[in-house]
Amino acid sequence: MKTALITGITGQDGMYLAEYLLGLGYRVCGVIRGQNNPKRERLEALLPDVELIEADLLDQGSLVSAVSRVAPDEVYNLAAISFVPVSWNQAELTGEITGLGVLRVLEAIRIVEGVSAGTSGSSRGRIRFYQASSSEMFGKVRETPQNERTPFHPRSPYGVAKVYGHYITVNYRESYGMHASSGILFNHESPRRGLEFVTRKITNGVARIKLGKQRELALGNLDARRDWGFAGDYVKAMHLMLQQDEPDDYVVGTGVAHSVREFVEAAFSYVGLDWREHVRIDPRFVRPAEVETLTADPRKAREKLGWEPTTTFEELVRMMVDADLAFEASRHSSP
Ligand code: NAP
Ligand code: G4F
Repeated sequence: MKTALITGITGQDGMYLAEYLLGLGYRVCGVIRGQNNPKRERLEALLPDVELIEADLLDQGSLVSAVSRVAPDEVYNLAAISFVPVSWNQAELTGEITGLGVLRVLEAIRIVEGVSAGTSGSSRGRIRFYQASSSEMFGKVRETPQNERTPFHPRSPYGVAKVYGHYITVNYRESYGMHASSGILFNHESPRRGLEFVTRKITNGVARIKLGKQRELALGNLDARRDWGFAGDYVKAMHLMLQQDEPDDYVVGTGVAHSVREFVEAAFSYVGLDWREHVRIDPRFVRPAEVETLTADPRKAREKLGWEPTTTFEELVRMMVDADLAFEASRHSSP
């Protein structure tokens, strides 16, 4: 039985990955931070077989002791400040967690395994490492679609921090021969997506409007285009990367982009509503520097990993609206 250690276990991807690995027969351990983390209860109810370990990406010692205690075969670093707008307000903290946090996890593995520099090229250390890199690194895109060789031009402190995390992963692979891989994942969504992200904000807003709990939905830039897929598909690509003989970097996405406006139209029309009667543009949701468009070229993931997305854009929208209708109908809050 293999053991996986997941940072960011309370997040969208952490939960799907934990579920997937448990299904494959893994022992799954997850890093949880903070005293009395409110997400602990939900996680324990959903995934009682996951072992929770207290640690924080800001605290090197806690990560060393987590890796040492768990003795994992695979470490998935999913923890981050992941909401792009927060990164302008807390740029330094974003750099610390989303950027330097990657270094701390890599260092924890290196220290526990006793790996040092000197004999580059040979593969040393047993633990395999996955870094959650992001299509936000492409930012102001230099070409469309984006592949593993497309240059980066991040547009937010979050994107800049992810570029650091990406290259420190590449560097530990090259310096220490670590089996360290980086998944450059495009936007992936689900009913477990945080309510602050645009897809879930829309599907939850649609459900609340349909149920008479809310009248309008305030959004920012409707012209932005994203390559949206289903998170449950994407965690399988993470796992596949760590099963390869050689570590590498992979772009993961559907290859199809839609605008925020198209997502809005699809979600409202699914419940028989006209979005123009409910959506209001609010400049507070427009970003200081926008990533206008992202489209993946996932050929390498398809050819080398055998990975394919299984969920279309329309299926994703319907899945999220249905889940939010059920979620909102079961809540006892007054309109
Ligand atoms: P998410 O739902 O926001 O989850 C982020 C996780 O990071 C949470 O579990 C959070 O824990 C944890 N975390 C934050 N700060 C931490 C710290 N100091 N120490 C330990 N844990 C900390 O994100 P997601 O959508 O699952 O994404 C997973 C990863 O993939 C992130 O790194 C994200 O940047 C990256 N990514 C996501 C997408 C996407 O479309 N979803 C695309 C590309 C890359 P708390 O519960 O304690 O806050
Ligand atoms: O849903 P979003 O907040 O996701 P964003 O910024 O693309 O970032 C997500 O995907 C990245 C991968 O590319 C991850 F690395 C990152 O961690 C995160 O998971 O915004 C999507 C688009 C943006 O262009 C934004 O300007 O939607 C536009 N948008 C328009 N109105 C809005 C809104 N975004 C949000 N959150 N809220 C709005 O009201």
